[in-house]
Amino acid sequence: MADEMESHGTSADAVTTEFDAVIVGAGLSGVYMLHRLRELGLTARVLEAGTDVGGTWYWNRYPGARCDTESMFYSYSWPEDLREEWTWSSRYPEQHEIQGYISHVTERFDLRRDMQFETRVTRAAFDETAKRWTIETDGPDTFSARFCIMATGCITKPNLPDWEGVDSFEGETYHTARWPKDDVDFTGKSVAVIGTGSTGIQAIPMIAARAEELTVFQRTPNFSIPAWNGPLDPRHERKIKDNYDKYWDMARWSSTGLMFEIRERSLFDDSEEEREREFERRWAQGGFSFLFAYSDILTDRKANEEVAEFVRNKIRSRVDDPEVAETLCPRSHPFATTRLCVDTDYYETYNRDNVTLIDLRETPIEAVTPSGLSTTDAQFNVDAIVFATGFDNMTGALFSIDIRGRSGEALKEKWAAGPRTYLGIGTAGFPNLFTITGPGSPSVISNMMTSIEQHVEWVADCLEHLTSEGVETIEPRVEAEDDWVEHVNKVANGTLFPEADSWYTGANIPGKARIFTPYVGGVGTYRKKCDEVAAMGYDGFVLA
Ligand code: NA7
Repeated sequence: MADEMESHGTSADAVTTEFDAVIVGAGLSGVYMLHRLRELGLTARVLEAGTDVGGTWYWNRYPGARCDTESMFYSYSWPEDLREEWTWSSRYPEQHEIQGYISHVTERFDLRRDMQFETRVTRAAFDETAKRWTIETDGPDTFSARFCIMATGCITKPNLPDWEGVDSFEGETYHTARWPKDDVDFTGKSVAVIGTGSTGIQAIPMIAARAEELTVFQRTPNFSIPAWNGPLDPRHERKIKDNYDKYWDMARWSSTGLMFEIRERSLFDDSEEEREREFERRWAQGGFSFLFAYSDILTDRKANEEVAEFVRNKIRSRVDDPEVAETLCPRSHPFATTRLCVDTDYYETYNRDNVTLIDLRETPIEAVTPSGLSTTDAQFNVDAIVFATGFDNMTGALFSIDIRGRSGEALKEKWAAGPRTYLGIGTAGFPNLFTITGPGSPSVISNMMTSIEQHVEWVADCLEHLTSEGVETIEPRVEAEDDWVEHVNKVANGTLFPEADSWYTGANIPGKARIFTPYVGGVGTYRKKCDEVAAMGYDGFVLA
């Protein structure tokens, strides 16, 4: 099966290396994918633009960067001794700790020798005759592989507003997803933060604690639930570790990929007092569990509005100035239809004397100037600007690579009106191309860890099947893909999600096609469908 060889191209330095598979990205998906392919005896090379493993957790090292999924649910479920030997320090894992974990797994399974860093993939083209992918990079190396596996992540390509004068600013600028490796010291400085998504909400309290002055520029307020972070309770850790398989099984077949108590109960089955009690109970637990108090929060407008008002009242109680509190209260979208945030002291930060909130809906930014930012109302002179302006999510990383399928068709053109996939795993016309947690799969709407494992395992099983059966190529049938895209939309339209101008729909990127991208039908339902497809000989795919 092994298919690793080197052939020298025309340029003196150019080397084409052949593998069974090339995996793009060394985040949680790429690391596990490589491990599984090794187990199958396939040769593989991971290509990564960064200098180390980590993916999202390599790039997003801004102050306060932390996963808002709890540590015990944000670890690989394999193998048993790995779970035992690793201990997280807190309830929610911090960026450097997650990167340390991914690095530990990489060393533990000796994966680094099949990884190539500081290598950005620029082009991937399917060669119809050879039935192989040619993968080009920004360096001298070119790769040839039977399978091309995009483990490029969902929130990868940073979004920078194209305001007039953005390059004219003479102070320091940072995008949270490209934060320097060395500490950035804002002591004594005046700082502007633009953006109040999950990232801004984590970074703002940390920056406020160090900067002389902080001005936050908010376009859309978000709903946020307190994290109540703290050291990981050893009894909780022991309980999960002792029952790990049971909990993981629950997560795999749940709707969210998390191990939460999700009540299959309508909000209106409870009296007002019972509802209030349940909201307070979940609020005191902290984190995403709040969202699962009732099963109709994301489908019933009235139920949603009641929860939204409960959270707005909490914001009002956390912020001293009533006017500032109202500016922080989300009203333009239903509760949790943009990514629900989880915070530590976010709202309380606006009670500090050195923090000012600017509402960009009232006074939009007009330009970046050499000394700061100017809105329609005022000029703000600052020493540093922090862009917490998010990402071109889901498709951004894929479109950054010139991906060409049969007859040179560009993925970017095929997906111009929105991504078209079968199960979020493959797309017609691009044989042997796999997307881990791709558009049309639960991905960002689920615990990424659960979804990553499911995709990696499904793809590994598929490659094993193709290899043992002597099948050269696999790709979705157009009809199966059309049906899946329609199903993904239909399920989303049964919820309140499409009502928000969220990055789930691409609305955060000017000119991007608006389509609700993740599959909200549930992790367990999705897993069942994927398993059935495989059991039926990869139903909906063409195997040639
Ligand atoms: P998000 O959630 O996309 O947040 C980006 C923020 O930046 C959001 O408040 C945006 O306002 C704001 N933004 C973006 N562009 C602009 C412009 N042009 N002007 C003003 N404000 C702007 O990204 P995050 O990095 O916070 O989180 C990404 C994911 O990481 C998160 O959901 C988790 O999955 C982890 P908007 O809401 O678009 O009005």
